[in-house]
Amino acid sequence: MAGKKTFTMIKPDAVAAGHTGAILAMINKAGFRIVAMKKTKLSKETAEAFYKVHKKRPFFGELVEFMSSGPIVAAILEKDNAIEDFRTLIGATNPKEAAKGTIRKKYAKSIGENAVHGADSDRNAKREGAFHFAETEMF
Ligand code: FUP
Repeated sequence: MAGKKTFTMIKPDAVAAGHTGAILAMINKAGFRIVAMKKTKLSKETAEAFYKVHKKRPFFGELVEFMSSGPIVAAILEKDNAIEDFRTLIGATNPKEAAKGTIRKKYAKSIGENAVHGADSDRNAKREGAFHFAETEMF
């Protein structure tokens, strides 16, 4: 059975543009409960570690530069079928392909600067949540 938790980051482009509140409202409205949340900033080193699965991809350098370029909001979210439902809410990686009404359709600028991250599996959600939060910060 699919798990109840996912992990997200509101990325530097969306935080800098002042979209944090609007994106959190969409997340709430879609029925997700906030288990943990913080405004933080990735260093180049922590961004490299977070995205290590993409190390061999041609966009890795740009991705690390961008994700460490400014503050982010990291959160663990809870809902039935969390991974799939959150990926539906954020829309396709490329905002040009994202469905109407999705977060990326509304707020993403490009495939690289795409406003939000959503974990793609229960295993990754767990790893990514633990990357940013201690057990004592999850409620
Ligand atoms: P997603 O799971 O939708 O965030 O997409 P991926 O895991 O495929 O990619 C992770 C991040 O790498 C994206 F959010 C943005 C970046 N990326 C690029 O910059 N260029 C690409 O062609 C694909 C992904």
